[in-house]
Amino acid sequence: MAPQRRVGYLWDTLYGWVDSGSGGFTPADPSLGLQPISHHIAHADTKRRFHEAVQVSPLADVLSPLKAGLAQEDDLLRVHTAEHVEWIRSQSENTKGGDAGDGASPLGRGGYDIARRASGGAIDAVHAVVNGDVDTAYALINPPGHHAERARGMGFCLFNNVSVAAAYARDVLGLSRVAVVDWDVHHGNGTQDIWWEDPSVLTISLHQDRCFPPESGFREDNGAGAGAGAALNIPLPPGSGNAVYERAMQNVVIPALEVFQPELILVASGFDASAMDPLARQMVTQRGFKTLTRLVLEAADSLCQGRVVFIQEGGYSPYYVPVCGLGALEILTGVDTGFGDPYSPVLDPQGVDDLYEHQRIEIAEAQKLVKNVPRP
Ligand code: 3YP
Ligand code: ZN
Repeated sequence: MAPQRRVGYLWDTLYGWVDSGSGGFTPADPSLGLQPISHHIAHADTKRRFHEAVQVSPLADVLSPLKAGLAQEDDLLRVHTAEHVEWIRSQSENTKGGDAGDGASPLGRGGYDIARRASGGAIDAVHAVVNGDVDTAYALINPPGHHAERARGMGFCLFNNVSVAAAYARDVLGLSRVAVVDWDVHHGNGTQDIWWEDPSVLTISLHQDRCFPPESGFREDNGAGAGAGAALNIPLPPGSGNAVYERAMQNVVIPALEVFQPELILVASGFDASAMDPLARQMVTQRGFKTLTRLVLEAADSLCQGRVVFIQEGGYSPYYVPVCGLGALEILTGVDTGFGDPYSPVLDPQGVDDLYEHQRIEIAEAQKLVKNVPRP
């Protein structure tokens, strides 16, 4: 039997206290009467429940807990403008908080520090893996980050946690090539923006075509200048499930990683490509997320001594995010929780493993871009 991997796991109580506000996706005027129907769709309870599921599972005995520090201003300034950092800091001082930039990214009072704790968690997980304290790590952080661009927050994202961690790996830990595999169902536009002209970070985004942001993530967008070829977009048609994502991984993502030869892989790990998610129309199940996790882990084993760090992004089904999250952690640890996928009787008959010609075509088109990925 292969020696067990040491798997770091990171959560902070404050991640479960992110104030997603009372607005957003509900009428602004409470007199319309729809406001109290439920939580904001990005309510932190979904991620807190994932964390609690981990704690009551056998995983709690084998994971190595990691502690999240605060990202410092210079950590943020590696990838964000001073104006953006100052905007978040000042919004966070308002009695009722504010918004990160697009009117759909609420933060509560004190949200600056929680966002810095999320970026700090990503940094600390990367530090632990590169330093060899653990072999791999899952940073269950909140709020998410992949939509946040250099100069503005958007799509529930304040700071681009994955990019803050990639910049730390490069500038502080001295790595020269970091790859980001973003399987959140939405486009990782912020990560792409930040590294657009930089060949040291390969950004790969698998996403539902034109889901969010609607006008980004096209296959033709590949970076510019020195970074030409180092941004890869794999837009997938709505209805894509396990087999589609697995094929995209096998035919595009892994070959791209093989060309790029990263020293570290960061997974922007959203669970919103799931068949249960309210913010997208894909059909990945726990089984699919387990396969994706296994594939990226195998790639990391063969390319970079298993150095891969999972950093939480989206996922909005309070029912299914914990199930998918446990699945990913089962693969990382090699430990079966015994919990299984209680939703598979409902989901499996729906064609979650189907693969259609129009989906094959999209993957084949994306595959053509692998040859343009920069080599070391
Ligand atoms: C942000 C506003 C509409 C869709 C929503 C997407 C958030 C997300 O999970 N991004 O990865
Ligand atoms: Zn998302």
